Amino acid sequence: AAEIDHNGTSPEKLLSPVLSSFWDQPESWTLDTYRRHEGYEGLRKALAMDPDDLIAYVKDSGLRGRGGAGFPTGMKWQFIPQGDGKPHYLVVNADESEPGTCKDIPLLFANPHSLIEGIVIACYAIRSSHAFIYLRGEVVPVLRRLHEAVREAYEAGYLGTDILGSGLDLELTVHAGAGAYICGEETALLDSLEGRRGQPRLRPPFPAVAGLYACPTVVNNVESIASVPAILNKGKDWFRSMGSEKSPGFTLYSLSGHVTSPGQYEAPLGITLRQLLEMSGGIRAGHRLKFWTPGGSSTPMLTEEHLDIPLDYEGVGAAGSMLGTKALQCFDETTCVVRAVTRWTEFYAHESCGKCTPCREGTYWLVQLLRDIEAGKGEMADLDKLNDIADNINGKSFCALGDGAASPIFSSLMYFREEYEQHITGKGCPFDPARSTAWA
Ligand code: L3W
Ligand code: SF4
Repeated sequence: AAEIDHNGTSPEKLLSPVLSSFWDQPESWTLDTYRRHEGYEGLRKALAMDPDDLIAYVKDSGLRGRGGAGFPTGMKWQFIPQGDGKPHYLVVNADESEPGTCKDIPLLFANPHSLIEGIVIACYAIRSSHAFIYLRGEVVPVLRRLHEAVREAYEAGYLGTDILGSGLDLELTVHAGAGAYICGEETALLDSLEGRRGQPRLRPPFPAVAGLYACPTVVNNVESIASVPAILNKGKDWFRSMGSEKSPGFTLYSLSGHVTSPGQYEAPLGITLRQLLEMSGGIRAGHRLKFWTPGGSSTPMLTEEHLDIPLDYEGVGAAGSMLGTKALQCFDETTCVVRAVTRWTEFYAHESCGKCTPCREGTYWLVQLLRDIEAGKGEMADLDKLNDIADNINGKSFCALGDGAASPIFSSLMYFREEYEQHITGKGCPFDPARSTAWA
């Protein structure tokens, strides 16, 4: 194990799960099991603190948002104006849908009480008496399990009135969305929660100022909030002892694609894909890595030469990508890049909410060009057109979905332009000629 030590992160720490520590135990999702693992102890500690001190504590821990952007969680809580006379809301974004991202849903399925405990702590800090969980609607078994956990928490006095005798009152509503990717964008999520069609709102004002029902609202990812109880329990210095200075702590990585053992892996921020592959059995036997994404398809793809970059906001950022949701999708040498990018782009075109022209029209045209190239009907000039259309989407769209759609186009053309050219000169897909007629 010694050879996988990296950046001062010892192998023992790499293998000491926190969020997933008892996921493999029978009935891991029940209140009884959670209590046997220090469940709701963090809440007791939090309720003994002054809410402002609690916010400062979470800020000092260095916890950064796990939904993609890495925004400091404590700072977001601090933005909520106090003494404004308005209701404050906490909304948990459980609309996990970024391609390759699979960590919030497993967390909710295996240990929903860690989220509920985190919600009560966060609401005490921001002085909120109503919280919402916006869950991706397709995952009905998770919805049922979440409802059951919420019922248990009410019954045990962790939700409702005068929680643990602290005077804190809190209602928790679980809302199931209807399966639109755009509702993972925080302001579209709020519109959807209010009963409207989910489309992004102009920011500013940020939700912290005018969010749900135009009131100050914190929107946090499931994993961010579920990480808070452990920080209270074990201390901010313990949290800071993992990861890197600017990206401290543990986190859940989703490993998928052409790997021996896909799944969720918990490890500190700042480890590398090489380490994760060594721990998990690597790329499938007899094959080698061709390209990968650090945070789902919305983050620019990387290659074998990036295997040793630290998976934190600084390391991945310096390599020209984004950490995003830590969805490590791995593709081996049998994968056609044009095919993969076409599939992703079809996803973005389908999920584009249609509010702004660059994304609505641009994603449609990207798909047409990519399908032509894959079918062997492309021209060399199409490659510049792809770049040009992506350039007109990137930074010119209303929300991050447009930027996400442009990113695989840019990165694939940067690293694999030759493969696009082979499709054009060879009039078909060099990997699988049968596919070349798919769109003909
Ligand atoms: C108050 C300010 N609040 C920023 C808040 C803002 C938000 C957070 C981050 O996209 C990324 C995106 C996807 N006053 C503030 C402020 N805030 N300035 O901070 O904001 P932002 O704009 O940096 O990011 P975002 O629009 O929330 C999130 C990327 O994540 N992503 C996909 C995510 C998919 C999932 C999923 O499936 N679960 O999360 C992948 O990379 O591209 O860059 O709360 O309000 N001055
Ligand atoms: Fe809608 Fe796409 Fe524009 Fe976002 S970028 S507002 S998803 S059309």
